[in-house]
Amino acid sequence: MFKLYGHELSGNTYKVRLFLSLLHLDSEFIQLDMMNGEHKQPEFLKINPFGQVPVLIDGETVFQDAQAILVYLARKYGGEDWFPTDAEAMSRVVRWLSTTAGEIRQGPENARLYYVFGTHSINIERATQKSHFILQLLNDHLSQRTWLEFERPTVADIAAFPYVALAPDGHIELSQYSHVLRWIEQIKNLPGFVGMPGIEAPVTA
Ligand SMILES: N[C@@H](CCC(=O)N[C@@H](CS)C(=O)NCC(=O)O)C(=O)O
Repeated sequence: MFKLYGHELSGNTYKVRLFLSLLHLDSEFIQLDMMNGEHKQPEFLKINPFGQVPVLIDGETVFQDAQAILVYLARKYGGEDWFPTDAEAMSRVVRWLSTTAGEIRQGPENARLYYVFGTHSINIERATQKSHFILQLLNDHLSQRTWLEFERPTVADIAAFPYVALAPDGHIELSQYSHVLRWIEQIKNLPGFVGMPGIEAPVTA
C-alpha cells in the first residue's frame, strides 16, 4: 500500500494519483492543510525538505517530485511501455518531463496559480504568453502523432496532461488547439482514468 501526501487541487498530486489508478495500484491519500501551511511544518519537511507536494511513500522509501515519482512507478510497476529503457526512447520521454517542469509550469501552471490561488507575484502576461507558446507547440507536435511519443501513452503524457487540461482555470482558452483537445480526450478514455476538480472523467453509458 502506498501513501500519497498531497492536495485535491494540486495538479502535481493529481498526476501521481492518476498514474497509480492507471496502474491499478491502491494508495492511501493524505490531504495536507496547505492553506494553513502544513507542508511547511517540520513534520512534513522531514519527508520533503522542499516543502512541496506530492510525496509518495512506498513501504519505507520516500519519493518526492511528481515527475520523479512517475518514473519510479513506471519502472517498478509499469513494465517497459510507460518509461522505456532504450537510450533514445528514454531521452524522448524525458524531454517531455523537462518540458512539464519548464514551459508547462511557467505557462499554464503559473496562470492557474495566479487566477485560482491569487499568487499575484506571478507575471500573468508572461505566464499567458508562455502558455500559448507551449500549447501551440504541443498542438503542432500532436497534429503528427497520437501520443507525445510512440504509439502508446508514456509518463510523458501523464506528466504533461494535468496543467494542460487545467489551462482554462488560468483563463487560457483551449478551443483553438484541436489536437491538444483530442489528446486530452484520449487520456480521459484510458482504462482506470480518474479526474480532479476541473478535469472531469468522461460520462460512461
Ligand atoms: N517539482 C515539484 C513541484 C511541486 C509543486 O510545485 N507542488 C505545489 C502544489 S501543486 C506545492 O507544493 N506548492 C507549495 C510550495 O511550493 O510552497 C513536483 O513536480 O512535484
